[in-house]
This record gives sequence, structure tokens and C-alpha cells, in this order.
Amino acid sequence: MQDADKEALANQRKEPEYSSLLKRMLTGEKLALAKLVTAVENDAPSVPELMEAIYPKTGRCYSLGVTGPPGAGKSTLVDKLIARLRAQDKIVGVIAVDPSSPFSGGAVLGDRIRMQRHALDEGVFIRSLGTRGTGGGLSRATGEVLRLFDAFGMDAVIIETVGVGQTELDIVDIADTTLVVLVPESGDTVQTMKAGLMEIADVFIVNKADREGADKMASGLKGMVELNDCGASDWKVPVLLSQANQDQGVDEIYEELNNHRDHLATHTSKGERRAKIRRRQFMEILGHRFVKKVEVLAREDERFRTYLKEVEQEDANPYRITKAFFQDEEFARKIFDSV
Ligand SMILES: Nc1nc2c(ncn2[C@@H]2O[C@H](COP(=O)(O)OP(=O)(O)O)[C@@H](O)[C@H]2O)c(=O)[nH]1
Ligand SMILES: [Mg+2]
Repeated sequence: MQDADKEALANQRKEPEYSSLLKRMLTGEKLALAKLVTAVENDAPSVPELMEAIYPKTGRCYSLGVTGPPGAGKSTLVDKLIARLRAQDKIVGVIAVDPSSPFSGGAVLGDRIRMQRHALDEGVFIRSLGTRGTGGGLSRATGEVLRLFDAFGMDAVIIETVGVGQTELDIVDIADTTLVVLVPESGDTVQTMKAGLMEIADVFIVNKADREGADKMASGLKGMVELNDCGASDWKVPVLLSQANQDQGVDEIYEELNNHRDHLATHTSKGERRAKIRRRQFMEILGHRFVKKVEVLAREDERFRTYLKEVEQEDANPYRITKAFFQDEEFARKIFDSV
């Protein structure tokens, strides 16, 4: 049997299981949602089918990205924001992403504790994602989990990520609004610029306002925001002080989030924005499936292995061999027949 046939058969066997999970998820069953999230996290073979099926049910929820250095108080703040959303009867999803950890262990355990009081709330669903199992595609997995949450019927999804200037997870591409949480210890504004936070922040928070240097940090950020304001956008990035652990300044943050959301609704064409998102999703899905296909070939295809052997040779030129690979019609067929 051909590899592709085997894969199709395996998918068929799994299909009933996934489609019943999907039905249960769409009727609001959290356990079914949890299982589907795990499938997405593990990049299970049925995921493309699954995502295709739920896609028409997405595009309704508001997504909020919360990023900043470790220990800035992101989870503490998220906990307080969940409370605000719940007070308005919104169904809330939280995705806690830790790109630095292969396991969704340490940091996320802290997150869980910080958000503990919401764990038993029917209207809150908290899930953590580490790099383990995601095939390196943490950004893909996060986007897909967000779409699952969206299809489930969440009104708002908060994505907490550790932002240390890494580009692995481009939260801006995923979230409607991006909140950057800094602390007085985060250093000067030059560092903030270097980390690229200026470009991604829709709202800046200086948390731990009880600490020395908070006002200075905030005014530095304000100056930077003004300088950066080149009129390209009508949105003026607010800089707010907070003490998340004391629930201080959180109402103002919540208000600005709503302002930004309204701003998006009135100032940007929804159609245009969505088109851009779909274009990016298409490129991402295409790239991901192509890479996966090549990985399968590398593992299972005898003839592909001759390429690998060749490239391992002392004087091999990987560029020349890549060119030869692309000119090899058999592989073109193998890749495109079964993607
Ligand atoms: N002093 C002070 N500590 C805070 C404040 N907000 C949060 N914390 C504490 O900072 C620590 C790290 O918070 P956490 O929310 O886990 O940070 P995260 O890593 O950004 O998610 C915890 O011990 C919080 O209680 C604040 O405004 N002031
Ligand atoms: Mg945290």
C-alpha cells in the first residue's frame, strides 16, 4: 500500500472519533474541546480536516494578546481581566504560551496558580501550550487553538506569551489587541525599542507601580510613543500604570481594551483585515503541510534518502542538490498528490 493510502486509511479510522468530538465540542462540552486542543497541540493527522470543518464557525471572538518579560505580572493581570469579562457574562478562553519551555511545566504552573480562582468557573477555559509536541510550530498551534476556542463560542480569548524579543511567536498576527506589560526593572526605553515592543503594542502597561522608577518608566514610554506617532494610525497608544496584584489600574486597562476594540471596528475595514488574516493563514498552512510532507518523505522514502546520503558527502553542495530535488518530477508528484 502507498504511504498516502495508509495515511488516508488511518485518517478514516480516526474520523468518526474526531467528528463526534467536534459535535460534542460545538454543543459546549469542555472535555471534548480539551481533547481537540490536545490533537491540535500534537499536530495529529486529522487536524487539517478538523480545522477545515470548524473554520466557518470562527471569526466572532475578540482576541487579546498579553506579552512582556517573565515575572512582569502578566498572569496576575490576566486573572483580573478574566474577572472583568466574567462580570459581563463573557465566556473566556486563556492560552498561556511559553516558547522557552519544551514542557508546559514550570512557568505555566505559576500561571495556573495565578488564575486558580477561575479554574472551576464554567465560563472560563484555561489551557497552556509549550513547545513540546507542536512540531516547532507554536505559532501554528496557538492560532489553531484560538480558532477552536472561537468555534466553541468564546467571546474573548486571552493569549499570554513571554515576550523577550523572540520572533517565534508573532502574537500581533494572532491577536486583535496586543498589551505589552513592562515593569520598572524592565530597563530603559531603548531596550524596549530594541525588543521590537514599540511596533507591537496597542497598549503599554507599567505594572508594579508600587516599585521605584515606575513613573519614570511610564513617562519615558509616553515620550517614545509620541515620537513614534507618525500619523499612520489614528490609534494613540496609551501608557498605563498598574498594580495588578492589588487590582489597581485594571479598570483603566479594561477600558482601553474596549476602546481599542471599538477603534478596530470603526477605523479598519473588517473585510480588509480578515482578508489579510486569511492570506497569512493560507501561507502558514501551506508551508506547514509542505514541511510535514517532506519530513515524512525523509523518514519513509527510500529514494529521498539517496538525496540525504548525497548531501552528507564531503564535497556535497546542498544548493545544487536542492535544485535537483525540485527538478525531480517524481517528488513533485509525491508531494502534491497527497498533501
Ligand atoms: N510588587 C508587585 N508585585 C506584583 C504586581 N503584580 C504582580 N506581582 C507579583 O509578581 C509576581 C509575578 O507575577 P506573574 O503574574 O506570575 O508574572 P508573569 O510571569 O508575567 O505572568 C507574582 O508574585 C505576583 O504576585 C504588582 O503590581 N506589584
Ligand atoms: Mg505568567
